[in-house]
Amino acid sequence: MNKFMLKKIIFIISMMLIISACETVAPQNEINETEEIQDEEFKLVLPNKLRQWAISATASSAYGSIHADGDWTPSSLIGEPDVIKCEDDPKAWVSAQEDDDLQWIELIYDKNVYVTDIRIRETLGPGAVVMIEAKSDDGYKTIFEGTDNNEECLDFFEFTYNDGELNKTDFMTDTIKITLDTNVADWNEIDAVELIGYQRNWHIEPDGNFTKVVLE
Ligand SMILES: [Ca+2]
Ligand SMILES: [Ca+2]
Repeated sequence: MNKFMLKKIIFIISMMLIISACETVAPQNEINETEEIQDEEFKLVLPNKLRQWAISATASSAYGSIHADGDWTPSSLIGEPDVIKCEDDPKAWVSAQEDDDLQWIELIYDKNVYVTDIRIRETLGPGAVVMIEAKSDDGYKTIFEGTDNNEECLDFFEFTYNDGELNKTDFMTDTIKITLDTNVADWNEIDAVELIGYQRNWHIEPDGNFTKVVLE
């Protein structure tokens, strides 16, 4: 093989490698670009959630009194948490008897919301929550019924509304009723209850190849 032929073969092989490289790179760039666009479009921007502490409270029973404010009464549920240790504290609500079957507390909040989360701060004898209801125009609706899985004192029992779709109630509420099984060990003290949700309703709908959030 002479030098000319050798150079020609090297040139042809080089060109084939370059063409092959271009074919490999080009589609990858296209795919990456498409993925980036999709990622951008699929970030659904949801409205901000409002977080609130109760502004008033009532109960079926209270160690203090259900008819007055003060130590171990429903008024101890109002506002932000103020119990700092896992111990008996008059700044928490507790039922009149240590073990007295089912008892309830009802919390009222300033603003109506479509509920997403409820955080119940348990400051003694955690694990007693068995049901949560939210008051709608049609009366109380049960949004949780089951086992309170909080074993820590002090800590929150955190309920998250999960219907597998938009994960918020389809009605507004400013009133939450919580039923506790006070037969759970120890005095079952609740310090405060936080209500979290959207002040404005929304839904999602198709928008071309993508999906968007639509405020109602
Ligand atoms: Ca108890
Ligand atoms: Ca309190």
